[in-house]
Amino acid sequence: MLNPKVEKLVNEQVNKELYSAYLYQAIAAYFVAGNLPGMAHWMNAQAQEEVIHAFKFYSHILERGGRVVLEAIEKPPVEWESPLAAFEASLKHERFISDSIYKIYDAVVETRDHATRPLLDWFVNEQIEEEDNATANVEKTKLVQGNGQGLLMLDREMGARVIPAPILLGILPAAK
Ligand code: OFO
Repeated sequence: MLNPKVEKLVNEQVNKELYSAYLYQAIAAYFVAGNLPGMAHWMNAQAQEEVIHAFKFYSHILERGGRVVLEAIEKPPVEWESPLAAFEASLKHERFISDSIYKIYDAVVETRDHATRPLLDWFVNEQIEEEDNATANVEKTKLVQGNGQGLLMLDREMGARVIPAPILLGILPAAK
């Protein structure tokens, strides 16, 4: 049985992960409008990963006999000052997500909900990669600030990101 305090936090995390997807989809649309299709592609791939993250938490609630409560997803921004500002927003958001996962971890330890630990361990590791990727995007974009050709090359590089396979069906619990 999922501890009620943990259940509430995990439900909130489902919403935060779906907001991550929304935010990255919004940034992708901003890049499309700015003729940066590679960066848009990178963000689209990231948005899909975020939906998978949301479903991992969602499935955990169901598998542990909890109740999924879906709340409204906040509206993300439409515009950013520059590609750098958009990547900085994504890094800031990833740090917020890491902190949120640490808070769930604290609650799991406090309530001795050991069955939730493996899922959170996965997310703690995942956030190392998420922050690393977001930091790399910021740093690379800083390097090409004011250099149109450099920006186009970076755009091409980011367009090569492989989109994750559609594995949602493997994550969702089978109907009983
Ligand atoms: Fe779900 O890792 Fe990014 O937000």
